Amino acid sequence: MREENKTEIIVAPDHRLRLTADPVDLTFDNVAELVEKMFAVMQASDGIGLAATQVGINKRVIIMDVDHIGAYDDSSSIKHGKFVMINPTITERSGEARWKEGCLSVPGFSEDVTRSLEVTVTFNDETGEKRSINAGGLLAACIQHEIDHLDGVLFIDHISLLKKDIIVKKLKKFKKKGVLILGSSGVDM
Ligand code: QAP
Ligand code: CO
Repeated sequence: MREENKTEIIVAPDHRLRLTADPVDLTFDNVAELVEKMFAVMQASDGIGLAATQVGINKRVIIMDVDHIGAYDDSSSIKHGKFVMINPTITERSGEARWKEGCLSVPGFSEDVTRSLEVTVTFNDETGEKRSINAGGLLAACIQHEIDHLDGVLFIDHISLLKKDIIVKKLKKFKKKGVLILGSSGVDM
């Protein structure tokens, strides 16, 4: 096993999860390899969304694989739930919805979080093409959660301080004991 090529998910608390990610320069940066690694690590851990921040890459790239989506763009309705979003920005939001959220960087915990019900997000897809979609449902929550990661924000920042403290303390204890909560400990590539 070549450790230097191991892609692992960073678990909170960790200062790397608090960084603001840099925009991807599409004329210079090739993110294909990063995206491939991110999908592998997300699928190995049964996740539905992942930000590059969570694998220690400080670039504005998020991926999602959401089953129950409500999404459409200008040309046609979207049938799949797999998205790669480079430099995503939310341009419109409406309504409110509460979702029980989890996070691969906060393994073993989930809490209700209030998000916008629907969002319009503009991004570059994996081919570099500029796109804009309207999303609702779980996909909308996931997009907001993943963009938060790019700004150093975790879902536990949106819950009560008391609950957050308890979760962070438990995560610290698990880390000290070396307890692995997730089934996966990264993927070799
Ligand atoms: C973000 O989260 C999300 O604790 C994606 O033991 C989740 O993929 C946004 C996971 C829900 C909106 C709603 C967490 C897997 C995966 C765990 C995830 C775990 C195993 C979390
Ligand atoms: Co997360």
